[in-house]
Amino acid sequence: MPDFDYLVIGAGLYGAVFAHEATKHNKKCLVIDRRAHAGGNVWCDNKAGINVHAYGAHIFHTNDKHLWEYVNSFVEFNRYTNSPLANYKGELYNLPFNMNTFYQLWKVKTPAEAQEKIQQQIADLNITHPQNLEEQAISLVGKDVYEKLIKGYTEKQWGRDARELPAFIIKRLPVRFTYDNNYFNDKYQGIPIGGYNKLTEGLLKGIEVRLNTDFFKEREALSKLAKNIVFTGQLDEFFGFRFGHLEYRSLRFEHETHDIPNYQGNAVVNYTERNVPYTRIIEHKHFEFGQQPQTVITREYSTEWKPGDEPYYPVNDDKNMQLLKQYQQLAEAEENVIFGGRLAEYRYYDMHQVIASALAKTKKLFTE
Ligand code: GDU
Repeated sequence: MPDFDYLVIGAGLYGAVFAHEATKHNKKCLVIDRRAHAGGNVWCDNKAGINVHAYGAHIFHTNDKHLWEYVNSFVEFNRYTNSPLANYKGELYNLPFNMNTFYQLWKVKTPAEAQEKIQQQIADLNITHPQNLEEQAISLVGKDVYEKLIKGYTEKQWGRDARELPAFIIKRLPVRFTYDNNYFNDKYQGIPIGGYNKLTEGLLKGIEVRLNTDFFKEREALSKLAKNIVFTGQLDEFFGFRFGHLEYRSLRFEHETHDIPNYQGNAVVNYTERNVPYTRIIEHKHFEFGQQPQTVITREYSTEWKPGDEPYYPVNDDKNMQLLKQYQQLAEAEENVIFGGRLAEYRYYDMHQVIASALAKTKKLFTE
């Protein structure tokens, strides 16, 4: 008889929430991860007393009260509100696109003036059903915002022409005709006090976790340990890439410690022009209102992914979505394997969505 009910592959949010809920329902779980730490991409490194978001900025936000209470039951969250700035050729603009941005661009002061300006810029384009990111962006905010704050940033981030990208990517961002720089529309938002590692520790408390353990290096032996598998890694890797590789965008981070308390006055500054090679600079201490004497900044570069690189953003274009369907058919035929999370579902997931997905799955399995 296998020792465990579930072998959970990957100690990121999906795996950790799954294991936590399963354990609550008296299932025995073994969580493995090939990295030297748990937490997946929410893991924070500590430098100069500052929690450094080692795999890119993570700002928690949700509209779901129960989900907010759920994460706060492991660690209290602070009241950080994400209000990134955009730097375009040395000029600063507020994000997301709102009355502050429109004032900075056009000196318009009322919503009617801003709307009129946008209408003038899109009138002759006749976009009724936006087919791609460029059309979607222009129809929402006009040409000026698109040229200065979207086009360069987007093409750097995705390494593809904005006309080849799906429209939904830009719909993640609010467009507002109020003076409100809050990047999210959600009711609840914040950062765990003391960092994300506290959330991971809370979720995995009392559960056996084996780090530096690569499922694919000991597949047979590990699979025998449990009755069921929860796989949160790359879906195509599970099936030996037999139809080819699903594509991702990867990221490269350059971390720097500075002997000053405050480098840029804000946690996130996006560099929206094409010529600046990085997409943004993160100053981590501001996520937790840190008062340390030093500061740590991270330049984030978006890179083309190749096999072996760290996969970050799924590229949900037509070609990859077709390939995904083929792999999903194989996944459906697998007995005793649950596929979940950003990599196994190949979805541009935010943290709250991954947690919701793991909670829905465990609810279905253990209470219905
Ligand atoms: N975008 C721009 N210009 C910008 C910012 C975004 O054009 O200055 C477009 C891009 O096409 C981008 C899309 O909007 O691909 C989505 O932008 P997001 O900020 O949502 O992209 P990320 O996923 O990289 O953002 C991550 C988290 C966000 C938030 C953000 C930090 O997913 O929730 O934490 O980092 O501000």
